[in-house]
Amino acid sequence: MTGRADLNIRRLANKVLPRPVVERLSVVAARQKRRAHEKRLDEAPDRFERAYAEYWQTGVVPDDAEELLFLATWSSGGTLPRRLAGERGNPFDDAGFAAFGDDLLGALDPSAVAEGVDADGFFVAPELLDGGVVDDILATLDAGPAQPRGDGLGTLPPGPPAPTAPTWWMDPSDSVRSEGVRRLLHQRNLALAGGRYLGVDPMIMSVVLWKSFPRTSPDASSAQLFHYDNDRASFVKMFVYLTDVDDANGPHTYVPRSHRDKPRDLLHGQRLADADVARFYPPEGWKRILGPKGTVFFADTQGFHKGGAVVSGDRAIFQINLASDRFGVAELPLGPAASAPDDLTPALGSAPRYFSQLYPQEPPTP
Ligand SMILES: O=C(O)CCC(=O)C(=O)O
Repeated sequence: MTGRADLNIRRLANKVLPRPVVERLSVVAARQKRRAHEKRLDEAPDRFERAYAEYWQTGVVPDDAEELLFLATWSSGGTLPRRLAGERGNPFDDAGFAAFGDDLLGALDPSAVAEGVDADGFFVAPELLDGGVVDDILATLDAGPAQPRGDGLGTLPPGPPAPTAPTWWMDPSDSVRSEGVRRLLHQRNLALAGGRYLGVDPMIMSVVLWKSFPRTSPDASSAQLFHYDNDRASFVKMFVYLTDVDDANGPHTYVPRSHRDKPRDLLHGQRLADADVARFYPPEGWKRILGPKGTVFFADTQGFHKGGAVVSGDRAIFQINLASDRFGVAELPLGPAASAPDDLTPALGSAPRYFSQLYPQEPPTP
């Protein structure tokens, strides 16, 4: 069944069936999916290695890249894709980003980011992002349209974020209407932090902007239960809080040092209960990232993490994900390079690969 048909059936089921029945059906479906995946784990490393090698020759991402990456990650305890990314990736050279700006993240130390994330899986920057930039990004999100998301949510039209859904996600093509977002996309210290941490030439994988509202329980589809990401072979995310974040409005929680070898029992790809994670990583060690608006932090979200459920108030957050390459989850491009906003054109001209997921090149660059 195609993803879209699957989604339509789930939407219909959400509308016509009682909530407990929908929940029971999704547990059964998840169990079946997991069993089907388990049968393919033994062959996963070879299949991934072949497909990934071919990608590096052609620049073409196969349709099953996301699944190949996921199974190879699971079967290798989280180690194989990252290792191959290091071996296959283009060497990183600071000089490739010399034309980028320093106006927003000039105080950020890219080596401190790389060392911090390498050691713990996350790093909180000592400086806040400029308040005007934070307000500009938040105003863009608040104006909408954003897409509602939530467990068992019926059909709600896109619009400005509101408490009617647990979370609202802005399409990247709308997020780049914010001048602050566009300026962040070509900050030199961001690119250098990504390159030094990944150890290979980085590229922007995605730009994500969303707002969360109170619910009585954590929302699984809004990433409020523990999980690990598997979007690319190797990647690191920069997050910026756009609102003050305390214990009540959904702090990001990260399990320190879970970004390397991981217990295979936790890698089946479905959301994890706190108790599952606690079997391997004691809760006293989990890091809750609190901070005023403008707080910038980095995380390798191949480690276990979750957004906190919002109890009161709301939380808005922005994220840029830097990755080793494009092999993995399909991300919609923003358009051809010629359609890029004028203020991105010089950066795009000087570092086309960095922008090639957003503004693809022809022929495709690996
Ligand atoms: O909302 C959060 O803090 C969690 C975000 C998340 O899971 C992710 O970006 O991968």
